[in-house]
Amino acid sequence: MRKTMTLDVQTIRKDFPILSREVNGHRLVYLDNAATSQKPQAVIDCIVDYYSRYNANIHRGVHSLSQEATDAYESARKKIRDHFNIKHSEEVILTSGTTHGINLVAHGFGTLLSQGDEVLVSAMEHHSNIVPWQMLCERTGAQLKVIPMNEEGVLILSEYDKLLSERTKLVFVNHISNALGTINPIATIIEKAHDRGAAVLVDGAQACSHIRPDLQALDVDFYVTSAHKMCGPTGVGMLYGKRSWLEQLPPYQGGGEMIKEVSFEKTTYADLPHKFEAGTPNICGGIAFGAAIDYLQEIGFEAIEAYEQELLEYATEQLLQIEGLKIYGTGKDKTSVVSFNIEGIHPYDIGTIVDKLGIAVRTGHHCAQPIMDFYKIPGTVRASFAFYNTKEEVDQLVAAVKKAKMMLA
Ligand code: 7TS
Repeated sequence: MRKTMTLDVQTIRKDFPILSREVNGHRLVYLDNAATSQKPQAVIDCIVDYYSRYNANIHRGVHSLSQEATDAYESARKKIRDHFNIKHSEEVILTSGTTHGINLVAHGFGTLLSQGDEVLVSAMEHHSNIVPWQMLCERTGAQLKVIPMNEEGVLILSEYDKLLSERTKLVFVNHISNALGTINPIATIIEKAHDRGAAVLVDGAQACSHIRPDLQALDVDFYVTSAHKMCGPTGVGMLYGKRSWLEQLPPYQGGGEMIKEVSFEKTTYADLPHKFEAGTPNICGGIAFGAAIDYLQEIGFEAIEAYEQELLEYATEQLLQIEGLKIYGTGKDKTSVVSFNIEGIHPYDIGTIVDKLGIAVRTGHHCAQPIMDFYKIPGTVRASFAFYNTKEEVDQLVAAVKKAKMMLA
């Protein structure tokens, strides 16, 4: 019913119990969706149902409860596979989130890189797509090079072309920047890397709540994301890897469930995906990740994209009417994130005042310090919108920012 291009936002809002609470005496205006999304009742119910009815460890018991939990967990894996148009279920590794997925791949490449190899990172990454690779370079002697961006917060592809060479082994770039909202041209980035024989990891943490990537069409080697940004719970995420890559990479963690045979002399590893899933996973989280995907699919990504673009345009237009306000991230391909500062005012002070009015935004460097260094600023105020936000909430934000400016200027 909801699969039309227009969203019935008022009905959708009723699915999210938290949206009707008050904060500091005001109805909550939640504009920190890039940090984490809110959870619909369907996902909350799924979690309660799991712990109330069939909580058991998976892949190990013959008893019925364990079988039920295993079936639900594996059917969530299939749901994730189909959602992202992944070819094989065993290419879906369930992780604790984006950070875990990146570290797993970076660890694995420790055996594949050596001195003289190069890896490329974009200038607009979250720290979790920088630090694991720096650690990898320290271990292997490979060199990290940076694809620069311009003032608009858009990657300079001609510079990328110059950086790519036969020494390039791996490129890692986010699909969408968390601090700027820029949508990167990942299809082009992947194609160019492949032309040079380099593999690509795309950090989709900020993308999958806004768009539905087709991973086979993209031909990406690795893609990572977190369920909690997609209306799912925290502590669970996906690493997609092409089977040929996942077979080459060594396991990340050793432990139960990732083995075939163990003796003190020799251990052999389980087949994919279990080779990368040591220990008891976040069973409930995995199942609820599936419920979140069901929920988002029911609303429909076409409608989500169209509506969020409307919110982005409206928020950009309204905020820019405030004198002295500057937006960071002004490229034409953007998602519903508006990062801004007001001349002479610290972002933290704006965040504190708007919070008093019930409005949640994030302030600071957003775990993307190199971006802040590029603009020579300490941080920004970031309002990030989801499909359950409204134009009225944009108006409330604008009024609150005006008030903060008056108080602080
Ligand atoms: N990559 C990007 C692009 C992100 O935005 C984030 C989290 C991560 C990786 C890490 O994800 P995690 O689920 O493993 O923590 N970004 C943010 C943010 O923008 N505000 O809070 C968390």
